Amino acid sequence: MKLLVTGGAGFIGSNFVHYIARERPDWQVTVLDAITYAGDEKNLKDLSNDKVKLVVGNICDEALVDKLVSETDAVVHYAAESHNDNSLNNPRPFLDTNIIGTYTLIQAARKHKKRFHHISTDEVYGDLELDDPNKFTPDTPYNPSSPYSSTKAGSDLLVRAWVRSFGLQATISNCSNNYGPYQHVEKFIPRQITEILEGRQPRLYGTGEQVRDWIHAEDHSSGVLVILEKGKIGETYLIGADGEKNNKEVVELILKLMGKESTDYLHVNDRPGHDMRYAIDSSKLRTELGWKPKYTNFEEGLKETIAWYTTNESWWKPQKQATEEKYKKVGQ
Ligand code: NAD
Ligand code: TDX
Repeated sequence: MKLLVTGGAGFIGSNFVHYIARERPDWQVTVLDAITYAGDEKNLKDLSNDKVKLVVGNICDEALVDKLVSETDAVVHYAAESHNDNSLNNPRPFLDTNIIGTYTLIQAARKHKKRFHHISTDEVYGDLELDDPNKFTPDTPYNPSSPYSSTKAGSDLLVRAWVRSFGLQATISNCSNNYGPYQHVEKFIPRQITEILEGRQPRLYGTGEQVRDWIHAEDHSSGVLVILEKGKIGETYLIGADGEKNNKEVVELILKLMGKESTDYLHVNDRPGHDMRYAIDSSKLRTELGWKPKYTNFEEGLKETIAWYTTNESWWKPQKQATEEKYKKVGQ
């Protein structure tokens, strides 16, 4: 099996490439990644050059995409601009990569009749009230809030249209908030861990009552592999591990696990349009394809993640200062 993994040098894509190298050692993987601020070749270190090849390039580059798609059996599409706060400050790259990039890939997959799996997010469904008894399901109507989530929603709709109109052999997965090693320090959990490691206080947007449904990146990877191998063409699967926590609880737990007072954090400016709550009902993936998550103890997963950032300062340090300067400009 030959796989083309876009965005395979980013946080979740590189986790998937490592997962495939372990679980399907005879597969060949080509990673197509533009190595933006969020990508890092080092995320693929320790992988055999015979099995995993990195092509540095843009998913909007039609000629390159056409060639790489023609040479593969299947495409798993992770590449995206992925951070909500960046999308509020500068939306344009989100349109280019998330919409035009996805369009470029599905045109090539259509032309060469290749299996396509599209990685998306639960944010396409908008947000839930804190006391809503329902969770997101594959039938929840799309209602995205931010430039990031609206471009991801747009990319999902393109994939659905290509399935229906052109017979594209595609599946889609919408996953909840990922955590684990190699996540960029702009994101919530690594930002707070590295702020504490640098001797500063964690920053909570607004009241901190917003709820995210946390899943370890490796459980996301195992879900994607199951869908790639057993998923039904044209279907959408939601990936989630029943990990709902509010942001305040998460910050307090990080502080506790790092030996600090659990009240030792700051409230900073809220995110404009901040989604209140995400929650995934993953029963379709569990019952139809037999998937289940491995990391069911959030505190244990968080402990391991803290340990990883503590011992891998050389990985995150180069990105830290520029990231904090961006946050400082908007009072966060
Ligand atoms: P990330 O920002 O860490 O990585 C994105 C990768 O894509 C980087 O390696 C970057 O260099 C690459 N990339 C960006 N633009 C590109 C382009 N034009 N051409 C080629 N490569 C490009 O993101 P992530 O958190 O790993 O997210 C990966 C995917 O998973 C995204 O599609 C995201 O929407 C989705 N997702 C993320 C989460 C989450 O919690 N982070 C949850 C659900 C879904
Ligand atoms: O410093 C912070 N303080 C804070 O309170 C940061 C960076 C975030 N937050 C809040 C905002 C959110 O309520 O924490 C929550 C999580 O924030 P992010 O890590 O930015 O994630 P989120 O906006 O929920 O989106 C993530 O999950 C869905 C990913 O970044 C997306 O790529 C994915 O689609």
